[in-house]
Amino acid sequence: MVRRAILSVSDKAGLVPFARRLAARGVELLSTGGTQRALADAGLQVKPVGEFTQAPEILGGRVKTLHPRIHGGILYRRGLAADEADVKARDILPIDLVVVNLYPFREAVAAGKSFAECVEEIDIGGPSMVRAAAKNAAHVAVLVDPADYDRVAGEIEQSGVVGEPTRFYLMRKAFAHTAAYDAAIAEYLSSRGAPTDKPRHFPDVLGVVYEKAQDLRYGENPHQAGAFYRATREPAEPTIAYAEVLQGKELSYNNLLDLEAALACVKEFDETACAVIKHNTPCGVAKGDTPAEAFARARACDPVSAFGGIVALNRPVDAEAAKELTDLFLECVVAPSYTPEGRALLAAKKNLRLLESPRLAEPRESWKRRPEEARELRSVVGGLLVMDRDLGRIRRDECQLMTRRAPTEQEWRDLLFAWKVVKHVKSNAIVFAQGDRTTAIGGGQTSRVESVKTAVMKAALEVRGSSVASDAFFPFKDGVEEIIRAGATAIIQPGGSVRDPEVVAAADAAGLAMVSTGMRHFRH
Ligand code: 93A
Repeated sequence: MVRRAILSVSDKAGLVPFARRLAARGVELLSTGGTQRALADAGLQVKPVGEFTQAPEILGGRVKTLHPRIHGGILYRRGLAADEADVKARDILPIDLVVVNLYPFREAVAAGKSFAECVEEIDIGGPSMVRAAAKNAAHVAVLVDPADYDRVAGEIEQSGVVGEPTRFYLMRKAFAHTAAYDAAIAEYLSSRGAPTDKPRHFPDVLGVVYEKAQDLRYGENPHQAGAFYRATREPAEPTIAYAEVLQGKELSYNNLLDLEAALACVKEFDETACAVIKHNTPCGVAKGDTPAEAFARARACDPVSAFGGIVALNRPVDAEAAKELTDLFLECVVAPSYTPEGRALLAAKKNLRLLESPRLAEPRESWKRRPEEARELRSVVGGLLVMDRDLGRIRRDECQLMTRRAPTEQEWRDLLFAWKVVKHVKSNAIVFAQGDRTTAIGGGQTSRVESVKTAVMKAALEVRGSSVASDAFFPFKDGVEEIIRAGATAIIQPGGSVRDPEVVAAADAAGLAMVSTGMRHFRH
């Protein structure tokens, strides 16, 4: 006779009609929290497990059915004198039917829940009851699958018992069920490290899947841990993330940032060009007939800062260029490729990090960016900032003349060159240029006039006759006055200040040519 059933199910499908059929046959129903509520709500008489065991659920539900009155009631061998004596002595009542399905562990994993949350979904009491009942299948029936409810209810309605063939069928099913459940847990655990391991994958950040390329020695400073994660899909443009490291010391966090800045700057040019970067901002950019010449001209803009710099070239590094490069202490060099002689010369500088990004040699038009590669991510505590990358470019015919005098042809060349570079300098950014090279760079200052002064103060080359780019408009005429004092002759800037008339008047008074782009290039 099935006298008493315990029902404890996560999947409550088919529960109520099944329990109703049991209750109609006089089967006493015991149940755990949620299951009990579902049955009581349906108007069924059901006893909470805690009342039955005289022990409340504890540990936030971790211990609800793990009790001798439950496990004794399931496991005792009916008719065996010793067992019967035990249950009698301890007032343990028989439980003849166990209806359990387990915490949805697999679903928790599939939903991408945290390690701790997944662990909480490991069912302990449920499998214990299932295995106890299955072990005692000679006397007890165990249901783990709502698909079997009807068969079991039918048998109980017919005879008051669950027949032996069904009990053994259910026993096999029960152990298969708990085995599969434990296998899913083991599989999950083997697919990941210890919970304290840093995550290997950021599964998806705004549609891009990243994986750890390497742990870095440290972050920006030695007390900051750092790691480099790379998109699992290589972008279609030259990228530091996928550049090949040919030699040198391990790349650092700051190297990667500077290399990115160097590459971004040199990517502006179709002609042979070189960018020298320090602290994530250019300290010299130049075109040249050869890569050697481009580097030498870029370096000369600020030779003091170039020491320990990061260099990007957009042409293969030959012996001549390698000689120039080895003449100075540099941290990193990135180029599309190296000739064997160039490589051999650079190999002498063991610590120099040499990177190769073959895509740099491909024409710009072939860098077909996917939408996710045209944006930039930065973080704030507890959040992500997302914006389009600054890929803005301006043609000469898109500029507006602001002053009485228009730039000469030479000034136009210098202005457009300076405008390409100013985008890469930290704002407030000021770039002096003449003859396809920067002649002075000022940036990262808290006021524009200071950036002009810094540029002029640091200038190693002649700035008289240069043309100047400003990343944003001049809020006052003081910046322009400093530019005039330095002897520059033309300015390119976004325009749009309320004081533009004063700024233009100052330029006109000195005979400067000034054009506006209508586009700003802040870089914070
Ligand atoms: O946390 S448990 O491992 N500890 C237990 O003692 C226990 N007893 C039953 N999980 C336990 N259960 C599980 O609770 C069952 O396997 C079932 O999946 C679930 C039903 O809980 P509720 O009735 O509160 O919805």
